[in-house]
Formats: sequence, C-alpha cells, structure tokens
Amino acid sequence: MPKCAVITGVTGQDGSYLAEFLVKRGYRVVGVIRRASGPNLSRIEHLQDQIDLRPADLLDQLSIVRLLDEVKPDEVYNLAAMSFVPTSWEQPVLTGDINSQGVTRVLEAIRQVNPKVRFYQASSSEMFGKVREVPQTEVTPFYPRSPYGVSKVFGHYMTVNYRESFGIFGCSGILFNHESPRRGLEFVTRKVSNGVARIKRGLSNKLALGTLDAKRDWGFAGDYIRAIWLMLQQDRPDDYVIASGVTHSVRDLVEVAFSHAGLNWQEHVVVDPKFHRPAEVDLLVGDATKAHRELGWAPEVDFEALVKMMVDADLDRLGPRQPVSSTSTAGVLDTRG
Ligand code: NDP
Ligand code: GDR
Repeated sequence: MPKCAVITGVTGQDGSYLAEFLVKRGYRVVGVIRRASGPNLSRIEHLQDQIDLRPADLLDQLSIVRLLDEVKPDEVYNLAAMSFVPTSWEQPVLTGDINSQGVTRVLEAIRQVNPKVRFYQASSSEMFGKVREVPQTEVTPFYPRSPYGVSKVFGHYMTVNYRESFGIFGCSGILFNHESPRRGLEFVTRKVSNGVARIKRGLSNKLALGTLDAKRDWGFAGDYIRAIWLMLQQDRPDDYVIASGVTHSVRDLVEVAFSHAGLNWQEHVVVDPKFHRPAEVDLLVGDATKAHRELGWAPEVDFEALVKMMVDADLDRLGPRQPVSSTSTAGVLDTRG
C-alpha cells in the first residue's frame, strides 16, 4: 500500500513543491483546496491528474474531520496559512484564526480520527523576530514582531503540546525564508525578480521597495521541502531549524538580481515608506546543525544561484523585449507588498 499524505496549502509555493516530491516517491497525495470564485491552481496544474484535490478549510473544523475520516492519511503536512506578514497587521484576527486555531483544528481532527497520523506544522523564523541570539537555533527564545509571528508561535507550541500531552507524532519545522520562481509576487525576492524582468523587458522603469537594510537567511523552497518530509520519517518527532546559515540584506538581493540582468539597481530602485512595517525584523540567520546531524539534510542551492534562477524564470515568462518608445513613461512597478 502506498503511503497517503494530506497537504494543506497545496496551492501555495511549498505545497506545490511538496506535492511533486511526494508523487515522485509513490505517495497518494491529497491536496486541500478551499473554495475560490475562480481558478487558483496555477502552481499545481501540471500535477492535477496525479493528485487528489479535496475541499476543506482551516477555518472549518468539521471539514477537516470529514477529510481525515474519508482519506485516512498516514501523514498530514499543515502548510496552509495567511503567510504575508504585512497583511497580518491589517487582518490580525483572521491571521490568528487561520494560523493559530487552524493548527488546533487539524491537531484535534487527528486526535479524534486517528492519533497515529504523523503531523507536520509549518513554523517560521518570524517567531524569532527581535532576535535574542545570533544565529537562531531550536532553543533560541521567541520574540515575534508581527501578528503573523505571534500566530505562528501559538501553532508551534500547540504542536509541541499535543506531542507531549497526547503522544501525537507532531513535528514543527522552523523554516527560514525560502523562495522560488513560484513565490507569490508580493514577497520581496519575487517582487525584485519580477521587477527586474519588467524593467529589462521595457515594461517598467522603477521598482519601489521598503527597507533595504533588513537581513534574511534565504534558501530555495525545493531544498526546504525535503527537510519537511525527512522530519516525518524519523523514529521520533522533534522540532528543527531549517536554514542556509548565511544572511543577506535586501540591498544584496537587489544588487545580485539587477546585475544578473545587466542593470544598475541604483538607476531603478526607489525607497517608498509605504512599504515600511510597523515593526521590522532586522536580522535573521539560522543554525541548522541539528537538521544536518539528525536528518542528514543540507541545502543545494545558494543565495546567488537562487536569485539568478528567479530572475531567469521571470525573464523567460515575460518573453522577448518589448519595444519602448523614446518618450515612454513606463511607470513605477508598485505591486502590493
Ligand atoms: P503561500 O502563501 O504560498 O501558500 C499558503 C497556502 O495556504 C495557500 O495554498 C492558501 O490557499 C492556503 N490557505 C490559506 N488560508 C487557508 C485556509 N483558511 N484554509 C485552507 N487553506 C488556506 O505560502 P508558502 O507556500 O510560502 O508557505 C507555506 C507555509 O509555510 C505557510 O504556513 C507559511 O506561513 C510557512 N512558512 C513559509 C516560509 C517561506 O519562506 N515560504 C518560511 C516559514 C514558514 P489559497 O491558494 O486558497 O489562498
Ligand atoms: P518575510 O518576507 O516578511 O520575511 O516573511 P518578505 O519577502 O515579505 O520580506 C522580507 C524582508 O524584505 C523587506 N522588504 C520588503 N518586503 C516586501 N514584501 N515588499 C517590499 O517592497 C519590501 N521592501 C523591503 C521586508 O520589510 C522584510 O524585512 C516570509 C513569509 O514567507 C512568511 O510567511 C515566512 O514565515 C517568513 O518569510 C520566514
């Protein structure tokens, strides 16, 4: 019998990579989709005949119980979340309902339907926020700086608590930022790669960003989902930091991305205070020693290769250069976020 995995958040960046990975390993993959008024499956279109898509919503307890009852999975990967940090200040209640109580709902469904199901929770380096030590490890205290970060701390500790209270095989992966050509357009890496491609193709001339000083530990999503899977294959459940161990500023990101396309970033990037956050996370850098040692995990794609991969993908997507007239006033690219 092939193993069966349920993935919440299958339409998102990580869900699509994880679904591909599990299909290749012979899993029966059930992806959870919530109702949308239009098509929302662009990241998993190529997998549609290889995975089973079922409706459920992290806001609806009964839908999760029904799903687990019908599907009888061996593993549940809870990747669904309201994942964009700035939106969490605009919609803090919804953020908490999905990212915090949503985790409780899935854990309760597992407890009720089959407590032997293995559970993965998508925790985040945003939990470290105003960092208490550098680099951050599994034992670094949390100090979240946004409703998103706070909501993820709740989900993290519920996972730990259901493991300790009910013996559920629950693992929490504390993943640092990971990106790919499938990243949402509002996140800074993709906003930059897409902005570079638009400028290179003559569709725009400026890119408006927030702070260039914030530093992140960026990796490739395709590498990080391997670590997620490895966590659920161990003899005992535990929590792991997954990170590259190298940090770069947004300015570094911009420099690599623009120069890869033969552009000078200083001619195109403008700082717009509207993208500044009410409270910023200034520096993240993770120490994944435990994952290296216990999971045998290591990333394969470094920062420069990642940024170049994303710029190339956006250049390919936009196709050949558009003709620009000498009087063109192609506007500032001002995507949400
Ligand atoms: P995305 O934003 O790309 O995907 C989020 C997914 O969650 C989408 O499939 C979305 O569905 C789904 N979703 C949102 N709300 C609900 C709901 N109420 N019920 C069911 N599904 C819902 O995120 P990523 O793939 O980047 O991240 C995956 C997870 O990992 C998230 O939990 C994120 O917080 C966490 N994380 C991500 C990191 C990163 O760098 N990418 C780092 C650390 C943690 P829909 O398509 O319908 O909107
Ligand atoms: P983050 O990712 O908040 O770290 O959360 P994001 O790419 O949004 O921001 C990274 C850093 O870049 C700065 N920045 C900008 N960010 C955006 N989005 N747009 C801009 O114009 C811009 N200019 C500068 C930000 O201020 C920040 O410092 C991501 C999400 O995937 C979370 O779900 C996940 O948990 C964490 O990574 C780890």
